[in-house]
Amino acid sequence: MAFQPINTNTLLAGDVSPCSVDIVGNNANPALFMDINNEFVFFRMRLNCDPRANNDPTKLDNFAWGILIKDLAGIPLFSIRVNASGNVNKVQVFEAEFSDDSKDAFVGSPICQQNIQLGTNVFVSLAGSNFGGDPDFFLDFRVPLSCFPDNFFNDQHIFCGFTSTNGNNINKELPPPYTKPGNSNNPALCGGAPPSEEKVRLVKTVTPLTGRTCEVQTFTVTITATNISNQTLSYTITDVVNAQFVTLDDKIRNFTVTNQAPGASQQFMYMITGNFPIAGTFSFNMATAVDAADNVIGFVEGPDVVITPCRGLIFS
Ligand SMILES: [Ca+2]
Ligand SMILES: [Ca+2]
Repeated sequence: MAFQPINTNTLLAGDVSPCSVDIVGNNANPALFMDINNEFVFFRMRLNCDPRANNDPTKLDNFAWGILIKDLAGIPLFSIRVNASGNVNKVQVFEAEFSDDSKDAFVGSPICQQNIQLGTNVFVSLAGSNFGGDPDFFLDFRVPLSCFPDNFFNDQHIFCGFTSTNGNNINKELPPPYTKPGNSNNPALCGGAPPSEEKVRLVKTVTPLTGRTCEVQTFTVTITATNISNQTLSYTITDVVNAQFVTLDDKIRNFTVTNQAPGASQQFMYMITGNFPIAGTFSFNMATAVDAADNVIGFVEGPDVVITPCRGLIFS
């Protein structure tokens, strides 16, 4: 798994209690992380102390922890809850419907839920940081992608951490828009999606790397695509030649890679004939690898070609 930070804001220790519902973090020790694979979305939350029950480390405290997912306009879409309060003890996904008079309330029924099983779908581990002067802990949890609409996580969203000491509403770490009299919400609990992950390393060569404005040449382009992820990948490489290049050939080429094993490489080559009519340094082409769900998983631009003017050489 490769957790990526989604919240590097400074989140204070001791602003809420007890410590096991106190989300903490800063830029060097991010408060929230996420990861995604073909089956699950994973979240990681940094807490001021151990969220497991004192008298039984195989269980969580009688509280709730979660992630509110909003669109870029700030409208809540879903909430994910690790709900160990009362007799619930489930990881739940709710559609985030809420009414004006109960903006902190959990409304409706879960659209998806699984029993909390520590070590299977919920994990607790030492975080290695010491906010508040004592060790912090990670609470990790995973939810099946099937709980969400198809390709939901391909779109940009805002992710907010929250916590509660009960399973009916959010009453501790409150991200906007959840608030109620006597409680303020905290926009710093929210963050964006992680940067898209490079899974395919693209390396490109162009021969030759020099030319003249008046000279029509044939350039040979090779693209080597290596699967640097730990899963088998299928994807399409789209290579686009610089807009300044004048040619009768196709300036956009597509190459398909199917079921490429981790660590495996594949090479593609093509030739294109034409010229750059103006002098200068140009990035010859730009290649992008895109998977079946339209995620960009690899990118490379260049190399540069240096084009010199023909003027003055006419007389040589
Ligand atoms: Ca806090
Ligand atoms: Ca701590």
